[in-house]
Amino acid sequence: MKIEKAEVIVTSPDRNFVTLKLTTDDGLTGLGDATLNGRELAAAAYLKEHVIPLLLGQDASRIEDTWQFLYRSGYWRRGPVTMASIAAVDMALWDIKGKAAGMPVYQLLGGASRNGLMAYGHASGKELPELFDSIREHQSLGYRSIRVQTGVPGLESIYGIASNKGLPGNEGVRYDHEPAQRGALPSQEDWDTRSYLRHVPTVFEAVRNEFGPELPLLHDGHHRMTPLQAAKLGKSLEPYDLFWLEDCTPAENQEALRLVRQHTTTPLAIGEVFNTVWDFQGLIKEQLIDYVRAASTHFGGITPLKKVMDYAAMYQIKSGFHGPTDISPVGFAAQLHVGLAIHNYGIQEYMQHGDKTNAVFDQSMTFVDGYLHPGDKPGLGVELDADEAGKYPYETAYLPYNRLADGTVHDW
Ligand code: GCO
Ligand code: MG
Repeated sequence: MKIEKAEVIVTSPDRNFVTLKLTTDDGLTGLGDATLNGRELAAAAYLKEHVIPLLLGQDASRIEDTWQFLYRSGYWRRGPVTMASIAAVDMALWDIKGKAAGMPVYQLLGGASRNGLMAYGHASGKELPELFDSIREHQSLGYRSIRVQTGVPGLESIYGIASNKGLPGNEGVRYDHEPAQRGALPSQEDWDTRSYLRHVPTVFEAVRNEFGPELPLLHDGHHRMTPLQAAKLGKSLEPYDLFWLEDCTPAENQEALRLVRQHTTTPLAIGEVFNTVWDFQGLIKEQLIDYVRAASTHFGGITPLKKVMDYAAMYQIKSGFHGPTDISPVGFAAQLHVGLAIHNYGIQEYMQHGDKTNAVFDQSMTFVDGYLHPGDKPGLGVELDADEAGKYPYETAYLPYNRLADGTVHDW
């Protein structure tokens, strides 16, 4: 079973996606996701110019060997562009192996360890009434776990608040909480950590008073705090029993988590910007985190995601894979198969893709009563409609960024 053809498809239905499609000499096809939000064409070029020439004619059944070859032979290791490209190849090969075996990928990973995958959705609102409406709206969609983001007094626009306006060209569609702006330079948002630290505990107190103690609540700090500020926030949120506090500090400074841990029992989730198993090595060994936030797409694919979770299992650390809409339906399916198979599943982030995206990517995945399932079609269970994809050419899009009141650039 040799790789005969490899294509990179860049399409922009509701946002940009980079998909690799491999075809074998016996006619099987496999899809992989290499979408890198705001930097998509770098991953597409890496695949086209540097990876595809190495794949043609190779044995499609050798997943581990191909991964190691692409990782080690390039000499330059890690980094989001390299690892998203390797991820796409890895997913496509798992997709092909599943189709060749006539089984969904989760069966090849050991079979299902549960009936479904509990998902969390993103509720947000600038003020409490809008936030409460958004929580109720998510509950009515079936979500049983909710991420809570709100406005902060004194700040005009901040990360995590859904826009009711919708994206340019897509007005009226309630869309991402943090849309990459198409055809524009990055928009500027503002930030004030002290105000945020004062405000957030009051929001969680109000949410607990309104919705009771049972509902699992999550919050994303989006890498904005210093270690001491994160420790303070974790401590002040303890009465509200969070499921997790995510990305409380910038991920590069891993030692920061040691300080945070010494001060709070609020569970910590880290790693949506990590690219390799090695980025988690120390954090897992020292038990500085509770949830692995990696995404199959930015982490080298299914193969390393399964490895990091098996390592994490030794320390009772669970999964909480990154699942925003900038992971394509292919990458999302890939991590659903891993989540279903591993023993130490925690939760899955699930922001829903728009109608145009769902028309480009046919998916076997289901979401019923708050639980996701990758479906039972052989392989990953996702197919790409080339005609639909062709309707939506790439559009430049940037994520917003932050400045403090004095003009200093802050973490986004
Ligand atoms: C999340 C993330 C995302 C990122 C986005 C950047 O927790 O879902 O923080 O929303 O901001 O993936 O591309
Ligand atoms: Mg996040």
